Order: sequence, then C-alpha cells, then structure tokens
Amino acid sequence: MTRARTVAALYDIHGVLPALEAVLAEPDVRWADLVLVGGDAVMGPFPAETLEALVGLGERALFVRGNTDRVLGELPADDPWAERNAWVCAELGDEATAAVTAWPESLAVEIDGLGQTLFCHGSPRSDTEILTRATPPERLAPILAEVREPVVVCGHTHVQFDRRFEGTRLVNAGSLGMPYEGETGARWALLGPDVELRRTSYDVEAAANRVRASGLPGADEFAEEYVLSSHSAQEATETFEGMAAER
Ligand SMILES: [Mn+2]
Repeated sequence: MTRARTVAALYDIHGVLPALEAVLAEPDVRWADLVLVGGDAVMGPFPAETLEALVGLGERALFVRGNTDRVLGELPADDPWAERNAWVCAELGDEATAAVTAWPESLAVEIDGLGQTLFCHGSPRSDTEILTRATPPERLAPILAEVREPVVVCGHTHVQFDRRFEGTRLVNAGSLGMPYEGETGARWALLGPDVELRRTSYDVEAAANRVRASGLPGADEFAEEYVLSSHSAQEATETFEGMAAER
C-alpha cells in the first residue's frame, strides 16, 4: 500500500495544458507527496504535452484510467468525439496511447489523517458511472456496498463535492480542463490530512487562444464551451442525474 501525507488529485484534465500548468505551479501541488491523475487526462487539445508534463513528475505521479483514456483509438465512427479521438491518438503515437490505455481502473493510497483512500474515475465499479452531490441513497448503496476504504475519490462528472454516505466519505475532485462550476478556473482536490476542494484561476483568454491554435478538431468550440465558459454546477448535476436515472 502506497502511503502519503498529501495527495493532489488532478482529474479530468482533458488535455487542457494551460490549466495543468497553472495547477502544477501551485505550492500545495509542488509539495504534495503524490499527484494522482484521476483519468480523462489527454482527450483534448494538448494530449502529448499534457502526458509529458505528468510523466515528467516521475514517481510522484500515479495514474487512474478514465473512460476517454480507455477508448483511445476505438471510438465508433458515429461517436461525436470520434474525430477528436483519432486526432489525440495520432498526437500521442502508438506507444503513449498504449501506455494510457493500460492505466489501472482504480488504486488505493494510505493518506495521513484520512486513512485508506480509493481513487477511481466514475465509480469504484465503472469508469462511466455517474456520481454527483445529488445521487440518491438508493443508487449510492449498491455502488459503495463492496468498498472497504473510508474515503473514495471520483471524477467524471466535472463538479466538485464532498459528501458522506453511511461509513464512506465520497469526494469528487472536479475537473481541471472542463469544470462545470458556473465559473472558469481549474478544479482539483488536496487530500491529507483533510479534504480541500480547490480552484486555481488562470488566464483563460490566453488559454483559449492556445487551444484554438492546437489543431484539435473543433478547437474553437472546445475553447468556447470548456475554457471560456462554464455550465453551472446545478445544471450539470441535474443533467447527469437525469442521465443516470434513464440507465
Ligand atoms: Mn470521464
């Protein structure tokens, strides 16, 4: 079992390198024992540079795979992100693509003050399962039934929360690159000895210009939709819970 005093949880970076650069410059990230990358790291405008920056952290970096990492190179042609997916794979190259798709689905770290903490992308049992601040007890109970760790950190829905359900503290670290928080800025979480949900502001106008010049298919839309504007947390949460109820 890996042990740490502090872990910076960086989720859903989505290749937004300017957001990652800003967060990696945070003193609490620079001094964190571990940087836990919680999946959906590269599906966006700067996949190769994002991966390089993370791998460059050396042994401090640990990786969990997200759904968009898992399907690199194999999205059906009619998927709305198929073109971006193909572009990201080409940017990464075969070796890096294979490395990303081989990341584990989850891993646990013993964190001082928190205890055993399980990091996953969607939920402990699925990288596409939706967990929000509004997920009702009847949906939470089976998801957490087999979980032994007292703390679970997830992402995928891009809205931060810190809630408790029976014996489990369930945290969503939020998203660096595609935050749905009603305001711009990168979201992440600092773990140990408590849980802090953090926001790092950065120059989103400059970042949007870099995104537009990245070559990502639909780069202008990406910059507008995810870097310059932000859906409200309430709206995103309701949308996700509606999707979850339909499944
Ligand atoms: Mn995801």
